[in-house]
Amino acid sequence: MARLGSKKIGIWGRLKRLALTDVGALVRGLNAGDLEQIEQLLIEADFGVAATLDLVEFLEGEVRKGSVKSEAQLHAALRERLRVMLAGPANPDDIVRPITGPAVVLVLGVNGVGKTTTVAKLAWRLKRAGMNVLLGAADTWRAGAVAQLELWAERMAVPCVSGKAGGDPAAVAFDAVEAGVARGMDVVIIDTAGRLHTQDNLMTELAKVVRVIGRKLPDAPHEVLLVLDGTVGQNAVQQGRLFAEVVPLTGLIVTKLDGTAKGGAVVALRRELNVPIRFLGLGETVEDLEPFDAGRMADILMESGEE
Ligand SMILES: Nc1nc2c(ncn2[C@@H]2O[C@H](COP(=O)(O)OP(=O)(O)OP(=O)(O)O)[C@@H](O)[C@H]2O)c(=O)[nH]1
Ligand SMILES: [Mg+2]
Repeated sequence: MARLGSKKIGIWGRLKRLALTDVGALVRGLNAGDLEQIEQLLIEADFGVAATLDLVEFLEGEVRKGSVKSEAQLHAALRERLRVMLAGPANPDDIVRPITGPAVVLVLGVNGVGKTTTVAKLAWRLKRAGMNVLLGAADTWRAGAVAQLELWAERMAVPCVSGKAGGDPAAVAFDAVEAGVARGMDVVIIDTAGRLHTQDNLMTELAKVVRVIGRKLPDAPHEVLLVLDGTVGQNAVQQGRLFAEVVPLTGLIVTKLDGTAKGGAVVALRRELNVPIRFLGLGETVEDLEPFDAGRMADILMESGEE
């Protein structure tokens, strides 16, 4: 299983190479050149402008106050700052479930971010926790999409309700929820077609899927999870904003964090969107999903980053 932090995502090594931890520099204070280089490093690692400025200002302040006198103190101070920045609203470990009936989880996002894989990962996780899970293959748009999810379903021995290619995704979602209720399922997870946040018709279709699910089961969907590719930086932030305008999101899942040096996107997303990060995607198998934890993420970002 790919592990978060096993690659080069950490920024500490790169920060250190900027001579930041030179004790002299810490005592003298950081000069404009140091700060600019640090700023640049954070921007390059996809922290985004707001989080970058926050971190640089924090560093500057700590050094000016003289509260940081050693490498270890600097590491601890930055780690704590990142943890606080990453900590969010209540962040349930797993899927929110209603008192009766199945929890309905709708998974959305732009093309190729990892939605279908994430549906399989979530199903596997919940199944292993002892829940009965049913999948809904509501990507009737892309050729092969239904077969892709059905293959995952078969491998995991999880039932799957599928639509016809070119059919109405809202109808598939409706059927999946209905089957979930009839069969006494604990969770119904619905995969949707990739869509760009700029495609008005497809975004309207998404709003319809949400409405139709609600008609079948009041309060559903209980979870609307937006999948974002963690390697696309500020684009992911923009996608999050625009999807959230169309459907209320209950969480974000950030994928492809295995094998990227740009883990700052997680901080940018947390900072710039008011939606909790719920899970991280760390590879291509069903095992590669991890609940998001601010402290752990801060630790990983503060790893040296050398492979
Ligand atoms: N390395 C890595 N690859 C991933 C991760 N999640 C998904 N992928 C890969 O990304 C590619 C696209 O994944 P899908 O799950 O098909 O993405 P999708 O969003 O459903 O794509 P569309 O339905 O075409 O919009 C596949 O090759 C996956 O194996 C991840 O966390 N890490
Ligand atoms: Mg898909």
